[in-house]
Amino acid sequence: MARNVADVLWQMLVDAGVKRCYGIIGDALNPVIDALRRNGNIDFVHVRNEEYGVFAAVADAYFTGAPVAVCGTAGPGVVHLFNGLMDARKERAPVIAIAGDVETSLIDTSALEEMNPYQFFQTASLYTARLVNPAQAQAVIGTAIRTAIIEKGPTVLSIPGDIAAAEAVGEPVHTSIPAAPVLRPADSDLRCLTDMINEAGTVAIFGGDGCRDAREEVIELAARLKAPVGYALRGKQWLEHDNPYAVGLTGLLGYGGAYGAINHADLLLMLGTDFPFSEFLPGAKVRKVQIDTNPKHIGRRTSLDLGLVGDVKATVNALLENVREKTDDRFLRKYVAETESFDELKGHYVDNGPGIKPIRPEYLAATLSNLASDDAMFFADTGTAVMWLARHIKGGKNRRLFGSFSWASMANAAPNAFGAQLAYPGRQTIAICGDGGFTMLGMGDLLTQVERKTPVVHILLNNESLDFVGIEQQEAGYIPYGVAFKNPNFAVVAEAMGAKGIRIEEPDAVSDGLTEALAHKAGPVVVDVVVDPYALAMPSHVPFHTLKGYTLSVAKQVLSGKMDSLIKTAERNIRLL
Ligand SMILES: Cc1ncc(C[n+]2csc(CCOP(=O)(O)OP(=O)(O)O)c2C)c(N)n1
Ligand SMILES: [Mg+2]
Repeated sequence: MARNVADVLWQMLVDAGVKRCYGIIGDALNPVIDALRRNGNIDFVHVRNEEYGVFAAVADAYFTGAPVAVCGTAGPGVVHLFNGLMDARKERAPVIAIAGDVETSLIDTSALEEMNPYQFFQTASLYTARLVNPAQAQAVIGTAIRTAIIEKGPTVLSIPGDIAAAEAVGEPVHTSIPAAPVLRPADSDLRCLTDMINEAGTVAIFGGDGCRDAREEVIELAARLKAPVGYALRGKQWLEHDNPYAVGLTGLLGYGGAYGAINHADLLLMLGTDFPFSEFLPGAKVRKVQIDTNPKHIGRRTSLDLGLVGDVKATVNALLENVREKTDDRFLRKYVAETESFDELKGHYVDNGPGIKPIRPEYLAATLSNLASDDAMFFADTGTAVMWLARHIKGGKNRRLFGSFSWASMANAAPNAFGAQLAYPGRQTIAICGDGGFTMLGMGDLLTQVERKTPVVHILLNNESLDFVGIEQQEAGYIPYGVAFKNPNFAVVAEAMGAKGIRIEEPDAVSDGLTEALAHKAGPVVVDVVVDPYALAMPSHVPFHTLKGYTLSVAKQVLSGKMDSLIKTAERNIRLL
């Protein structure tokens, strides 16, 4: 049989390091999937919902750095890819979408399942190509691959069935993939930054995901400058563990001394972060410098005194050659001490957890963190799960923490963990799921995991509500509405689907239940934990206006990272939380 365009596609993707393609087939994709079958080097991961496949691919691609393919057939299958591709764009994962397309003879005729891929994918995709002629293949497939890898994000190849099946044009070519280039600011800018640092009395560092490959350099800079290191959620896993300069997280989920350090330094160095909540960043009283590989990130969240385009590792290395050591460490010690005292406070519900029913999620998360292995990969659904991940799951050299941190879609954790498990077979992968999130996407594809026997541990926060939104509603002064729902016993559901199911209702069963789940290696586990919603439960005799005002202020504190004062209040007021 002659090589067709679909053969070229898979050969080039395999050449570029693609090992898996997640998705669902359909008529437009039939020649594409047939070529995948013949190629034999790609694991086709049939999922029950294309969106699940993309969230799996995002975690797979983000952690391995290798491109991962996803596919959906023309029209509705393609549309199901979209939310996950937005996530890939925001979390910066090289995902290549193979979008089925109608026959070329039907393009622009409003045929069944027809849609315009350029318009549709415009917001998500870094590069979209529609193959209408076999002679395009090597150029556009190569561009999609290189863009996804080098620019770190999703690209789309829309392939009409007739073109996929058409005979390939030209000789096979090797797909050349350059390694990530080193990007360093100009010497003049580096001199300027060195002067600013040398002149500043106190310096604070605020890091994001761009510090992923620069942990050692950032810590060395902090040591040299006696600078507290705060981070955005996406920077936590790279900068928090084993770092004597770490002062916690800022933002809605914040804790520790980060907010204070960032807002009271003479000079703030923002490293590899596009942290979107400007209100947590200081105004003009603090001089601010931002360093990022992406020029679009520079200065868009806060005004800057200096913005440099460069990767954090190369830039900090260059700085280390010239910045002078600072000797006064009082500023650093103040915020490290603040962080330590917050850590003690944070232990409140953990320490008291065994005696509190319904189960406190803080206790659940902290116990999970203690029991999990040193190289566990944790994934959290958008919702309260992210709060518990941020505050109670301890990072480590080989631990990984991930979620839909920048796109903030629900239902990401179970598929993320599934993708990570396929990329790192046998490694402990844990999905902390909301009950809303799990029933939105995770539950149907539990069947996929059962078939693949992937030992993903799903921890379900069974609070019978869209709790995070309930908190938001109260914070905004609304009465919670549209947030409550009823759940089945998920452990029974899981068993019926062929997975292992564990139900935990009693606080003293948390540790044993989690231990049993983590030890299960034969396939997926669902641990259905009946937890206290982050309810702002009030004594019934409190008059409504007091109650409204109180819940409002409590919710505000939850969302503004003021957990410490909140816990103090709760300690004084029996058990309001
Ligand atoms: C796809 C999607 N729909 C809606 C939202 C808005 N939203 C954010 S968190 C959340 C609640 C999540 O509920 P659940 O999964 O049960 O987690 P919980 O907060 O209860 O722990 C909602 C509705 C979203 N982020 N993504
Ligand atoms: Mg919930």
